[in-house]
Amino acid sequence: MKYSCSKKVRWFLAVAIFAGLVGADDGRANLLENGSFETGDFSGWEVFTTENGTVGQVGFPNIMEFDTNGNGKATNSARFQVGQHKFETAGDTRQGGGLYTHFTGKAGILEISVDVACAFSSNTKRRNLDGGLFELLLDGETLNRFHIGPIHKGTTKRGTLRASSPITAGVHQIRIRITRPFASMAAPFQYVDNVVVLQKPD
Ligand SMILES: [Ca+2]
Ligand SMILES: [Ca+2]
Repeated sequence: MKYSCSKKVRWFLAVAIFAGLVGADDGRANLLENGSFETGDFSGWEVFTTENGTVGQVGFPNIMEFDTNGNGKATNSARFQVGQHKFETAGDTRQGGGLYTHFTGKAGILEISVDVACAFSSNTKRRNLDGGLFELLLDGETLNRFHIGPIHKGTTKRGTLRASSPITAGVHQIRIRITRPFASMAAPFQYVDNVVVLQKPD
């Protein structure tokens, strides 16, 4: 799985954010509105939870400044603290939630990228056994995933979910699902930023 940014991509991303554009370096526009949460809220997005999942305690999810893509600059990012709503050791233990949105595309190929990160701080625990599984879904189909796995306190792990996929003309759904097989209380934070959906040029 490819989840690291090349230097060139990071540089272009930094310039795009600086310019307030957040699209492609070649001028293509992001098909999503508020894909980088720079409105400071969840405008354009819907939050969801899985069957026995939570996206965090009271006040979650929220928008926080965080350097999700690791370029040294913190920007508004969506923050979650996912896990099981009610602790279960049997069945589908991986629970949580995330966010989704719809966009209109034309027939062709989509190029999608999403920056994700996980940070863990704790006064009592040395590490957490699972920072979360991030999944990128297009119309309900998982195109890519990035598993944080165990994370030590005081550390941050980052990744970029990338995918390309053919689409038909019309309305489609992008979803980012984050799950953990444990309770959400005192869990690591998960961050999402720079959800970019581009139409590949003909
Ligand atoms: Ca942002
Ligand atoms: Ca950043």
